[in-house]
This record gives sequence, C-alpha cells and structure tokens, in this order.
Amino acid sequence: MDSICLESLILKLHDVQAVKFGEYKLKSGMMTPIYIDLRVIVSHPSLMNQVSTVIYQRAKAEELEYNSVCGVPYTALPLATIICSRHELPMLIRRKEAKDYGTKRMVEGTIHPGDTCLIIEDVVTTGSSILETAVVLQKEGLKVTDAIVLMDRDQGGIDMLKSEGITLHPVISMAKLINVLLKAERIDTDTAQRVRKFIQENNVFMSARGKNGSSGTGSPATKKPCMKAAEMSYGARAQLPHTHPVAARLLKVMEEKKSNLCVSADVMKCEELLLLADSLGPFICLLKTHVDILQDFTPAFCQSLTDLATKHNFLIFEDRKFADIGNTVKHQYEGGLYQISSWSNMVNAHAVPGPGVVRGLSEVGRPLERGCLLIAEMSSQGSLATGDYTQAVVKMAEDHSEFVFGFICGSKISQKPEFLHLTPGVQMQSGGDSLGQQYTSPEDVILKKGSDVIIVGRGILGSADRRKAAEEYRKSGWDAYTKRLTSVSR
Ligand code: S5P
Repeated sequence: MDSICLESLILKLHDVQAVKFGEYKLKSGMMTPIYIDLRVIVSHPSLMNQVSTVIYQRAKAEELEYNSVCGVPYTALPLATIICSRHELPMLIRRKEAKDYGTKRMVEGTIHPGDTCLIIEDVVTTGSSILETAVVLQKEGLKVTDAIVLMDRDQGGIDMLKSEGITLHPVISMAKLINVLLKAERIDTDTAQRVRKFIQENNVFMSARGKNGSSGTGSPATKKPCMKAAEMSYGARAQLPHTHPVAARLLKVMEEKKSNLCVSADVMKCEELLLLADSLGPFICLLKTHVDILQDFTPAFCQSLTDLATKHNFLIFEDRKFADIGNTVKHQYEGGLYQISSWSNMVNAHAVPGPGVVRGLSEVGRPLERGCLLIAEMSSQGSLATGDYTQAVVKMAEDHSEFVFGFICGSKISQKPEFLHLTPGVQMQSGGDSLGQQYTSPEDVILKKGSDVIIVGRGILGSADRRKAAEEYRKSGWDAYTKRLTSVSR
C-alpha cells in the first residue's frame, strides 16, 4: 500500500468520524483530545474493503506465514471475514464467552494444533486485547507470532506484545495519522500539539529499566521513562498461561475484594497480630508478617493465622528476606522454630547470593505450591539495589519463573503481565522515618509508578482507628488502579 493511498484512507476515516478531536471524557474522568472508534466503519462498505485490503497487504509485505486468521472481537471480526473470504483463507472465531451448552468451545472453526494463526485488530492501545485473544488460541495448541493492527495509539502495545513473543505490525501509527490530518488542514497545529503531548504523557512510565537504571524506590525523579506496558485487569492477568499459581490466586483475590492492599502486620505479640488479621481481613488481599519479631511465637499461632486467612480470603507473606546460599535458606525456610514454608503462601529473597538462593527455596516451596518474590529495589534511603542490580534481579526472576512470580520494588520493572510488583514505603503523606524509610502515596505507587500492590505498615498501625485507615488505604489503592485501567482504555 503506497503512502498516497494510506493518506486518502486516513482522510476517509476522519470523514466518517472514526477519528475525532475535541475534549472527550474517559471513564476515569481524564480528558482526551483524540477519540478513535472504528466500530462506525461497518456502515461504510467501501471503507471496510479498503481497511481489509491494507491489513492484508501489510501481512503480505511482511511476508508472514500463517495457516489461519482470527479477528479480535468485535470490530475486527468483519474485517477478518472479508480478508478470509476474498483470499480464501481459513478463519477462526474467538468467542468472548464460552457457550454454556454444547461444546463449550472458546474458538470456532477447525483447529489444527501446531498451525500458526494471524491475529487482526482495529486499534491497539496497550495490546491487552490481542494478548487475550492470543492466549485463547494458544490454549488450543495454535501458534501466534504476529498481529496486524490498522491503528496503533503508540501507548506501549508493541513493547508489551514483544515481551510475550508477538510482533505487532501497525498499518497506521499515531504520528502518521496526525501528520496527514495536519497536512490536509483537518486539524490545526494546536490540536496536533495537544494530541502529541497527550500521547507522550500517556506513553511514558517511570521504570527502573531505563538505560541509566533506577535509584531505588525513593527517588522517582532520577528514573528514566520507558513505554507503558499493557493495562490488563488483575483478573485477566490471573488467567494468563504463564501466571504462577500463587500470583493467579492473589490476583483473583484482589479482583474479588477490590483490594490491592497488603498490610504489614509489624506487631510484637501473637494475639495482637491475630486480632489485627481478623479486623483488617476484609480490606486486604495479603497480610505480611515478620514472624521473628513476635515475642511469644508458638506453632499454634500459625494455625490460627491460616484459619483467619481462609475466613477473610487473603494470602500470607512472610517477609523473611532470605539471603544465604541455597542449602542454608532451604533449612531456614523449612525448619527451625518457625517452619515458614508450612504456613506462608509466599516469601521473599535477596538476589545477592545468586540463583542458588532461589533454587534452594524452590526445592522446599514448589512441592507445597508456594511462590517467591525477589527484592529488586528497596524503599530505604541509600539502598544499593538500583540500576544494573535491579535489572539483574528481573532477569533472575524471568529465569526462575516456575517459583518467582514478582518483585519487591518501587515501580513497575518488568513488562511481563504475569509478574507482580509489590511496593513498600507507602503512606498517605510522603516523607519518611528517622531510620531512612521513605514514603510514597498509594496513588503515586499504583498510578504513576505502575506497581500492583501497596504494602502499608505504620500508616495503618499508627492510626487510632486501624479499620478506618485500612479502608482508606484500600480505597485509595483501588481507585488509583481503576484510574490506571480506564485512562488508557478506549
Ligand atoms: O524495601 C523495603 C522492603 C520491605 S519488605 N522496604 C520496606 O519497608 N519493607 C517492609 O515493609 C519493612 O520491613 C516493613 O515491614 C514494611 C514497611 O513498614 P512501614 O511501617 O514503613 O509502612
């Protein structure tokens, strides 16, 4: 497809108001200067044909090899139909919901496991819709290596899909769209600038993955922005094929309880901890312990705690921060006074000793269906866990994803949606304590830094009404998450 033809297509899309400029309100309340909605083109048959042609030609130009085509429901469905009919290609249809009768299939059509299926989409924001379709196809034994999209909003979809092994080929980029409309005087320079600024601001994300690395959880100003990854819901991430079972459980609990709050129950007596777990249980997805600060620990305490976890549907995380050779951490995890592996769903470890620490913990934890977080960054001032170290931790986690499912970190450091990011050093007001702890607000942690779970200790424990404080933190963390989801959805 030559550029002249693409230009005329862009103008036609503007004519039928598939692309609109103005002030549009997203569900989050955020205002956007551009609105793209290609559903309208089904009422314009010649446009449908042209869009189908450019999508097919893009696949040809890339010399893609595939056995079947699947359109992401719903807008891309008729486009896939036209392409498949015109070129006599086998099509597959992905169901959004499984039928509650008959075959309960998620994909309609003849499936040959091992075949490659090309995905087609109308607009990509974060890539999550394509990924969801790819996951369904992969579950049927199909390979998905490429996807073609008519319009890419340049908001990180390409990078996210790349991290999942899918190459996204956009026909029209946001930059091209704006340039063509500006040249044709459909929009003025101000509008073009506003849109470019909006896209840029909703594109970048604070991350420790920049070339310069990060400076720990406490100093976001020095972090390098990188592309924003997909904003899949917690529930959708729980369903991904690579999501660790413990992460999947936690994500489901988060979705069900509308809570991304982990309480750090740093109290010294067993009874106080159990009372805390019982009263804050309804507001939390996860309870974090430091079992070695309890003055009156008994094995019976663990049973009472796991009973409360069942009663209130939360998971338990012993914040043991293992940091020794594999053989030693194995014994520390399984034995001794605390027998941590017998009651804690997850633990964490420093990566300093090298992968042996993960392998040692994994030998004990995997048979018990436990999981592990690696400490990639710390909230304390002057932390050495920054830059190349943080990146090496991400790599170690990816290499041991059968046991490691996420990180203790200050911001999103992995683009893989199956990994969870848990951030400590959270209070409503920024600041710190006299021993180097540094605090960031729930909103900043979830919305700006892209983390998944807030870990709050003294922000709640130090409050006169702990239940009220826990509900405030839950609400603040959850509101920030819903804002994050809707601010990038179309
Ligand atoms: O970098 C870190 C890692 C952790 S796990 N910074 C932290 O503060 N933590 C833990 O989170 C810390 O051990 C404590 O249990 C909790 C923070 O407590 P707060 O009272 O400062 O909220």
